[in-house]
Amino acid sequence: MLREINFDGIVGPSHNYAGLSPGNLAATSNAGAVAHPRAAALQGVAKMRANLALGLVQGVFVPPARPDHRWLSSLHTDYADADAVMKARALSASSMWAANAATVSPAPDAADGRCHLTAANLLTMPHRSHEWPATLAQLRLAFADPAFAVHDPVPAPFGDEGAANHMRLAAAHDAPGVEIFVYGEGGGPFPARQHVEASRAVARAHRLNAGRVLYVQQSPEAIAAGAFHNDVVAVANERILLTHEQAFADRDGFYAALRAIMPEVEIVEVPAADVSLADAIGSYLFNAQLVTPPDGTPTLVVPGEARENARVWRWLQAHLAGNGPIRRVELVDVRESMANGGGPACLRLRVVCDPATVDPRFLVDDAKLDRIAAVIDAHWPEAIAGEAIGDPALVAHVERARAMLLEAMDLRALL
Ligand code: SUG
Repeated sequence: MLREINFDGIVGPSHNYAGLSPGNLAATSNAGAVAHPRAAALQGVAKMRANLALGLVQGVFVPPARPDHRWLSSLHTDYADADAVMKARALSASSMWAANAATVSPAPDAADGRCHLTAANLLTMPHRSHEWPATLAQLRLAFADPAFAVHDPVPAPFGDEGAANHMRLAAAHDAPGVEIFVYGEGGGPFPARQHVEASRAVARAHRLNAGRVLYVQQSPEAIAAGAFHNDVVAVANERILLTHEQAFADRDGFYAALRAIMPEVEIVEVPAADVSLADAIGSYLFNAQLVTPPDGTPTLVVPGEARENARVWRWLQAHLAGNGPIRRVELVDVRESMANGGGPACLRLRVVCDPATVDPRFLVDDAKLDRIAAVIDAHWPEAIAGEAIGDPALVAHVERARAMLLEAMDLRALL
């Protein structure tokens, strides 16, 4: 039976605030702050437990080797010799944002009846451009079953940031969907990270029905306001699209095209007059997990920051009180990730498949999360300050911590 599984990136032991992502306002404004990898990873585990408590199927991805010595060596340097920015880029824990690991098209959407995954190349940001080899290795292990087709990333120069710029609407998870690829063109001072040529290549690789695919331009105002991925201003699940009024360049054209393919779609648009782009980006209202627990109640899992913004909280309460399509709101604390611009939705990659076809080492229940939390408690650094990034003792600590996790999860193959 096909189920939606959320695969969360376990926050790596090198989690830090180096301000490496221009256009990601949270990350750049927290540059140099002290990060707390242990607390960050435990917040991630608590979020996964909350998903399990809702009755959802939960998976994990493990952090890649950091610093990435292979990448540095391909640049003919090493950690000791690299300058401060290159050290931070090599040490980044950014793979925690699993929504950027890959784009996923479930089997009902693909002509060959397989679930397709394309690893994202993330080439716009140097610190993320070297994530994909480890991601691809992990995807090939987790989804080795013939039910899946795992593809190499789209080649340069076409930037691809994965599921963060992809939405799927369907009558139910196991029904054929409409796949929406959101790309950027302009963004004021900030880069548009998703190129339409990359999205088109992914759709071809996934053997999608061209009549059920839409390519939609993200509004340049949204990018300029700090929406560096579409999932900061819109989220979709089954029949519901929750979106900010200013998320798309041609809102009316997009809605009309979507309704023509899927008349039953429920578009919940949040007006800018109620919640400005700045409020949306500061609170991460849209970077929520919109999920369907087994009782069928459409549920929005938002970060605690959404309650702290009075206008956002008022909109949510009014939606619930007005019997809107979203029937329940749950809060999670992912503050450490939020400070780098990653909310609940960034931390997870959704895969609709039969859980029995996934390598069980990547699926978790509460008991396995207890074991993962014990490793984090014992081995993750408590704090990383900006000046510690070059410290060889920190490097040794981070490398040992990851090795302990892979050992505990029987994933030495990824060492
Ligand atoms: O790519 N932050 C990530 C946040 C990604 C959020 N993902 C989604 N929206 N799906 C990024 O900008 C900050 C790292 C640093 O500055 O050290 C960072 O990479």
